[in-house]
Amino acid sequence: MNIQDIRAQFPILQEKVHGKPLVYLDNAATTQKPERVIDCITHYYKHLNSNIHRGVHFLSQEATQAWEDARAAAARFMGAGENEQVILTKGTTEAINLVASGYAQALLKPGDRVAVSVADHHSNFVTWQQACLRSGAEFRIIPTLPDGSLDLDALDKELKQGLKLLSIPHISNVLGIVNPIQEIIARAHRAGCRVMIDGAQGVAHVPVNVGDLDCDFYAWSGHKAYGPTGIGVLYGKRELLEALPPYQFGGEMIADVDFQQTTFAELPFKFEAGTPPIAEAIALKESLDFLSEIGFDALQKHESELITYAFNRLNEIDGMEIYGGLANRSGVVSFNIKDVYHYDAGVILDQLGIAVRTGHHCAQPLMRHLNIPGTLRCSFACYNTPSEVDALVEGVGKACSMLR
Ligand code: 7TS
Repeated sequence: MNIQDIRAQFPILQEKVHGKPLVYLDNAATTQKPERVIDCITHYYKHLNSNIHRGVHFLSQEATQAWEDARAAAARFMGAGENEQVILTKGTTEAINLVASGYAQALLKPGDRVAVSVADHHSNFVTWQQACLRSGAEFRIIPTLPDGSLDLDALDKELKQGLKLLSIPHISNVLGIVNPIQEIIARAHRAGCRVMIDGAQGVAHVPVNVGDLDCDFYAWSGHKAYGPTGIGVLYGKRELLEALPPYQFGGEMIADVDFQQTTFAELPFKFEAGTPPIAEAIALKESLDFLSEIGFDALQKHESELITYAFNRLNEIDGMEIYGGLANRSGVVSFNIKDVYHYDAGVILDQLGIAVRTGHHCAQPLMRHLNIPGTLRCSFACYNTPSEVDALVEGVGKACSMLR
């Protein structure tokens, strides 16, 4: 993996911010896009633009084929057995809402129990909390340990008391700890509990094979994996997807509409009402090709060296507190510095051209659990370099001397 060759594929990395070279360390929010993904969108609108699944004409058929090729690419990328098990959504949030609203409507009863983790993004936490409120199910929260890992003893206790569904992140967007989801899924299944994985921070950093994992649902967003915004993926086991009612109604998702009744289309169309994000899906395939060409062996080696370097160098700073340990960490380092408010440091870093995130990272329950208002967070992608980590550490040092 030649890092300069990779960087050259990302036009935005040549940008300057406040007159300084951009150091982009906000990849957990969204990754930058390689030129081939940007070109793919332009190509679609110049040469292929048409609505799908409807037309007899050439362009519509070509666009439909490209859309279905994107679905097949997503299925291959995540090891889904059948293309029909892959629903194309707007993103992780929509995918979780699709499952949770279906559960609330049809599968959850008062007295059922659903658990999430305290380290969840609001997109998973709030969605299941609300599904429980709507259905009368009990909402349970699995805590994390000081090293950032999920408290598996607490999980076992919950499983013993009976859980209908567990929905947890593959990788926390704040702690960056990779949950041992294969083991967790096996334990949950032994206890008769279904498992949904929020893979928003997963797929661009670790290889995912939903067949090997045996998860019941897995959701992710294209824009965190070098693809466009507005497109995401929900994988589900066939029998569960069939048991869930449609999430939205409209065109594309019907089999037959009569005056009083409607029958719904087969999977996956039952969950894809209306004109979908066609250009985005086609460009998603391009981003998955980009990731596959790098390969997860090279990618993980590069990113784990970078994360280790960042973790150790940040730890050299006086008063540094990093949340979670180094073990099983991927993508993200969140931290605070004694007597420095995270937001103020973020503003100073921005002036230096360094993009990090500050605040609660849409994980207020975790902030409450840690008893902090927020953190600074740097997050990495394939194109980041050790010298960008050096720039960050130098910038944080500068912020400390200005603010303390
Ligand atoms: N789940 C996790 C673990 C996430 O990190 C995010 C977005 C989502 C779900 C929602 O994804 P979306 O594509 O549907 O918005 N995380 C972040 C973040 O950490 N900073 O900005 C967005």
